[in-house]
Amino acid sequence: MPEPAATISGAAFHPGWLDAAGQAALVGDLRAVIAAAPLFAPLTPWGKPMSVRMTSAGRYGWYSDRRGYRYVDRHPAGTPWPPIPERVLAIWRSLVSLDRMPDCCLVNFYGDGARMGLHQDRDEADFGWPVLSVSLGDDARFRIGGTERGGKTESVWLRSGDVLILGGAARLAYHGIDRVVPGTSALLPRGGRVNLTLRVVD
Ligand code: MD3
Ligand code: FE
Repeated sequence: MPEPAATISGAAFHPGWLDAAGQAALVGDLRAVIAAAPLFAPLTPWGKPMSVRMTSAGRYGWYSDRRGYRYVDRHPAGTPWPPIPERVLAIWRSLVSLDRMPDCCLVNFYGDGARMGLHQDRDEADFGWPVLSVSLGDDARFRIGGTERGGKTESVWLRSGDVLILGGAARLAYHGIDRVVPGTSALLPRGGRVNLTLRVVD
C-alpha cells in the first residue's frame, strides 16, 4: 500500500490523492447516486435534524432517527441503495484491500453552516477494518482526538481530493468537522462540501 504523506492521531493522510479530473469524475458518479437515493437530513436520537444531509450507496446505508444510529438496507423512500461507484471502489483497492470491498459508501453533504460534532464511529461489527474518507469541494477543519471523550484533540484542514484512512488506534478516535469555508473550491457549482466514507459494516 502507498505510504501516507503524514499521520494525524494515527490516521493515514493522503493529501491530493485525487487530481482535478478524478474529483470531477467522482462528482459525476455522485450525481447519479443522489438521483437514485436523494439526500436527507437524519434525525438525531434527540429528534433534531442533522445539519449535514446524507445518503448512501452499497448493501447498507447509515441511518439515524429517534430509535438511534444504525445501518439499514433501504433508503427512507423504500428503495434499495444504489451500487457503490466503481471509481470509489478503486480508491479502496489502492489504499485498503483487494480482498474485501466496503458494504457502505456514506455520502455527507455540507451546505451553509453544516458541521458534525465530535463522535465515534461504532455502528460497524468489525473495527479491524479501517474507514476510508474522501473530501470533495470546500475546505473543512477536521478535528480528531483519542478514544476517550474530553481528551486532547488536533485539527487539520481537509481539502478537495484528500483521502484519510482511519485504521488501527484511530478507528475508534473521536472526530468531527468544526466548519466548512464557503468559496474555497470551484468543484461544486453551488458550493459546499461532500465527504465519502467507505465502511465494512458486517
Ligand atoms: C475517524 N464524517 O461520516 S471524515 C462520518 O468529513 C464522519 O464528513 C466526517 O465523521 C466528514 O462519520 C469526517 C473522516 C473520518 C471518517 C471516519 C472516521 C474520520 C474518522 C472513523 C473513525 C475515526
Ligand atoms: Fe465519523
